[in-house]
Amino acid sequence: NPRRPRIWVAQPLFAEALAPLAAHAELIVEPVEGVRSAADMAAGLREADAAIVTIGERVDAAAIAGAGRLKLVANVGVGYDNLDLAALHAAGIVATNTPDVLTETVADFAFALLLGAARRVTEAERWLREGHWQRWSFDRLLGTDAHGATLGILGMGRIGQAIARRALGFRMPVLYHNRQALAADLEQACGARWVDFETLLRESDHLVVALPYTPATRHRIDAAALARMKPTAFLVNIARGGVVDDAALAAALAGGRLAGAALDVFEGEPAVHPGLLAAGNVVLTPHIASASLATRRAMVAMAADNVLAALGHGPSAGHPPNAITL
Ligand code: 8YV
Repeated sequence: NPRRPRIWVAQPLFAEALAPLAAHAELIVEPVEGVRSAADMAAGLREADAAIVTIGERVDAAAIAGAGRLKLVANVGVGYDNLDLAALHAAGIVATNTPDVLTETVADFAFALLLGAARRVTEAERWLREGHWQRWSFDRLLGTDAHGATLGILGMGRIGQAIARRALGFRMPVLYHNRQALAADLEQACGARWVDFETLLRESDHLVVALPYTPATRHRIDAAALARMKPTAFLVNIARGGVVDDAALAAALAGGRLAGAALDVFEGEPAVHPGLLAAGNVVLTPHIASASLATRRAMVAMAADNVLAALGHGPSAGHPPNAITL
């Protein structure tokens, strides 16, 4: 009698979204903060047939080498820079992600951040809570408009396009830069125009970063890029911390070379660069752009479907949807 497949879940996720797995496999769910180190990851993966992991949980070559039974790593998230894809592929292990289900939720949040920084929402709230509101003042906490301003989008995948579609409602002209321009019909649906990177930096009043994090995109927004932006511009990052050089951004903000920034992701998160914490004109959130209840639930359900398929169950048995190709 072969043992039931073992599914290791690196942190507690929505139990009801994982429940369908229990009919077919033994579920081992780590407690919150259960996985703290590479050694904990390796130990969790060692006896697993499938694993469910998410951002911050690195599946590295050493852990993969020790995971003799592993068939699938299901990442809860669309970005998968936490996975060593080359090592997974070399070991014949399938990796999956959770695209599409979070696109609209993340695009919503990009606007929460954009408006939050440009209209000084969190700064104004801090000011109010600190008891400074004693009398009316006409020129207090003056911000920058979103409507009519030029929106730049760096990275025009699913999320970038969803952001562009929202910008139509704000009557923002939209420029974007991507390795490849969109097909004409898609471009038209987004109301967006491809420009080169230099033009994007130079023309954007609000620049949203929506690129995946890869060795090629690391520090795409560095000191030189920031220097080419308007001093009145705002930078929004809902992608990955490493795409922006946080130290360079902190320096640009401190030097008044950029009006403000709104960041959901950070290099080396959960640590945040002290220069960003010190800057008044930034909105900082703890990587929550996909964190609506419905979307986080849907992400876990999608990861569970991927696992079920890999174990030979469900409508896509044998062919996990959302398999990531190299
Ligand atoms: C996180 C994300 O994965 O999808 C991504 O790439 O960064 C987020 O959606 C999510 O917060 C789960 O940890």
